[in-house]
Amino acid sequence: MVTGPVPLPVDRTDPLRRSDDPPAGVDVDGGRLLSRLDEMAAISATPGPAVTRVAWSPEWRAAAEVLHDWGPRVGARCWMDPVGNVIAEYPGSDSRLPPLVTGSHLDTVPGGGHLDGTYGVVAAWEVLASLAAAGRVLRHPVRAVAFVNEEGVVAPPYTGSRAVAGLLESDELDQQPSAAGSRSLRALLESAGCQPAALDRARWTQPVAAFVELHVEQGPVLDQGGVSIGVVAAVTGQQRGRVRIRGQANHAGTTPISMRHDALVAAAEVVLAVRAVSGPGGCDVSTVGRLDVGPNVANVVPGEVDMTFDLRSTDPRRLSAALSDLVRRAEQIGAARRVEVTVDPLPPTAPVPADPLVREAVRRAATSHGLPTLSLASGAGHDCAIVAGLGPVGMIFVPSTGGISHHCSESTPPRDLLGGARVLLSTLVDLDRTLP
Ligand code: HGY
Ligand code: MN
Ligand code: MN
Repeated sequence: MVTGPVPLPVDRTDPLRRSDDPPAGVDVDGGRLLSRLDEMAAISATPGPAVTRVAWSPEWRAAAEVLHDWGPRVGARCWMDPVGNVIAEYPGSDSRLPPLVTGSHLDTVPGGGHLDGTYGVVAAWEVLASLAAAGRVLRHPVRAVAFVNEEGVVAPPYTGSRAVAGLLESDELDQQPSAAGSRSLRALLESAGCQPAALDRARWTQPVAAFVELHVEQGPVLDQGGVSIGVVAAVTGQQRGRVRIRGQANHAGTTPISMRHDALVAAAEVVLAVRAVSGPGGCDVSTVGRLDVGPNVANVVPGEVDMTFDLRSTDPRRLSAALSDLVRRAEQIGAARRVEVTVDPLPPTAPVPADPLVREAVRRAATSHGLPTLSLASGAGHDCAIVAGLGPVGMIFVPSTGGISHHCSESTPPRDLLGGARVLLSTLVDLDRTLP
């Protein structure tokens, strides 16, 4: 189990750094990083400061085109893969070596912040631009990636990273994700200019040397601790899914209470049951984020309710115990309220520990910039957990002001945004030297 935040002593003597060697010998361009973050923040279906850039939407496509334009300017080959991931690759001096990879996701939740995902993508392209500007070629190729549909707003999450990891089955493309209207996922991808028929080409068939994702913490730990850099110890496991409740719509005035099969009354108890499965012995956190009522009319007893559930834990046993507990509670509620309650879990994403080699490189990099670090678990899910089968993974966090995220007031001080990008660049340079 990951312990709570443990402030690490700031050791300013970086064992890998000669005294005359500035960290990494190459630096990010802070002005370019911040202006590109502003450029991306403006590509949204909603007015600022909220950012709405749902996967495969016109706004997502526009942002992908901007990334594609930034790619060649840094001497990197840049392309969009069949499902919509944007990838840029900067050559290394030893073509036999697998790439060092960094990146995050370009899509957002509706009305979200301008940093969740986007910060790690812009910083990844900044790494390539900084290496190119310094004429610096590492031994490993350096690959930047902007994954698509990490958030899972219009279809089950992590589509892009699952495609890359070979975990996206083609039959999923023919399903009609609830939020995508009547279109299949395949049709949605085609409408966004992707080629779902070539899904197999999205898979990375070679391992990666390491994958390092830079991301805002989205929680309060670093901000409250006054610490600039989070060294992520593990990414939480997730169990998402839907609950369908089917009762009987009826007249709100003439139907006696004793004769009702009220789907919304049952749903209210299911929402509380979702809350009840987190806590001691259960999962870490649990949420119902979406609830649709039918027919959703004031004078009709609700006949049907669809809702989502989202359970999280860094302990896979507690995650599955919480799901079993929820199913049991839902069945009891269905029987008592005389409605049909169906719990449809999505495949779980397992908790993933960060690789010790990557964690140590992040610590050394932060120390070389004189930045204190804190070790913590990620309560948010991330693409790096999905691609962990391709090679060693790790994450770098920077503070989220007030711990706010998935909200238009998401923010991080520019000083910390620059610090995170510098530590990312130095981490990759360190791994280029230290990976076996
Ligand atoms: O939901 C999550 O944890 C991530 O922000 N997609
Ligand atoms: Mn998110
Ligand atoms: Mn994210």
